[in-house]
Amino acid sequence: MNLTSARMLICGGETLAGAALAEEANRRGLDAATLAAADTSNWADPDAIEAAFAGQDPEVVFVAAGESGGIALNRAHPARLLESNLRVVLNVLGTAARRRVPRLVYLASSCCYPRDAAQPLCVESLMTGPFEPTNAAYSAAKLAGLMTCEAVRTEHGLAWFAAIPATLFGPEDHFDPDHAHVASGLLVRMHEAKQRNIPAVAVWGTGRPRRDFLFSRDLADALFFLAEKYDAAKGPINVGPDTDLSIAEVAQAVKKVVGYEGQLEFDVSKPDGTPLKRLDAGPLRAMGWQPKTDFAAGLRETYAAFCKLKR
Ligand code: GFB
Repeated sequence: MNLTSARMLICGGETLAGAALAEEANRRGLDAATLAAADTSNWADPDAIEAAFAGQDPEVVFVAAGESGGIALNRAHPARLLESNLRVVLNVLGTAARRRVPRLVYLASSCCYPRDAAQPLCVESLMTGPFEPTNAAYSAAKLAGLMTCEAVRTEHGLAWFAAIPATLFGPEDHFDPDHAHVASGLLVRMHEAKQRNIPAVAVWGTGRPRRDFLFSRDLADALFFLAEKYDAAKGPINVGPDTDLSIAEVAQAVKKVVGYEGQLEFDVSKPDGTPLKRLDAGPLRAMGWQPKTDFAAGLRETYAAFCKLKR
């Protein structure tokens, strides 16, 4: 599909991924409209969603909508996260299916994989075991979205698929230390500790878990690449960097970028979550795509955006 002439709708313009998609579409001069949670009462207003679809009459829809966050948010608000993301599945994907939108890319999540799946995570492992308990509710909702793409493709022959991203970080983050994922969460807390001369910052858990990270601009580039070239009949596809870091390494990298000189202390009263999450990036590599931004460079750009926000 050639995106340069396609009418596009980005659902979830307020999310980290949605904002990165909107900025990339703007950079490319594409005909992209965005729809945010606030425009639709957090995806609970099907009429508002229908009106947005009717207004843009999209040929391509990117679904980056639905509340999401790190381990603390998932433990505190499993029901809220489940409801928000199920509404997206029913009301956003439902509207797109009724309108027979020919191309839809749904943003799933690496937590859709079973906690103990073989690593690196391959799509064949989906639904072969239980979720990580700290985010099981959210994972179930995201898996419902992934399965909706499979079902709509089977029933209606539409070229829909789910993209499964690694943990995201980037300048468009919300930087809420209690709700963010690890990179942004640590970045905010070390920045504040540096500003207030606090001698130590707690890193949650043991520091031993490992994660792969994807810079938000690279995600957007990958999603446009896939929307143009991917054969949806192959089903869901991972979007990851093919490298992983321990949380201890992430904390050291954040410490260096922020210039924080205090101590890092591991607070083992906080959960580790999944021991290891690294996506098999082979299928996307085989198509000729790879990320352009390494973790440290992405972190520097993210911190610069955060500092600008704080001024
Ligand atoms: O990124 P994160 O919050 O979520 O945590 P998950 C990753 C690891 O970093 C966990 C540790 O072991 C955390 O305990 N960690 C250390 C911290 N310090 C911090 C901190 O200051 N903030 C945060 N947030 N973590 C998420 C799911 O799991 O993965 C989401 O909760 C989503 O739903 C996402 O699926 C992809 O990586 O454990």
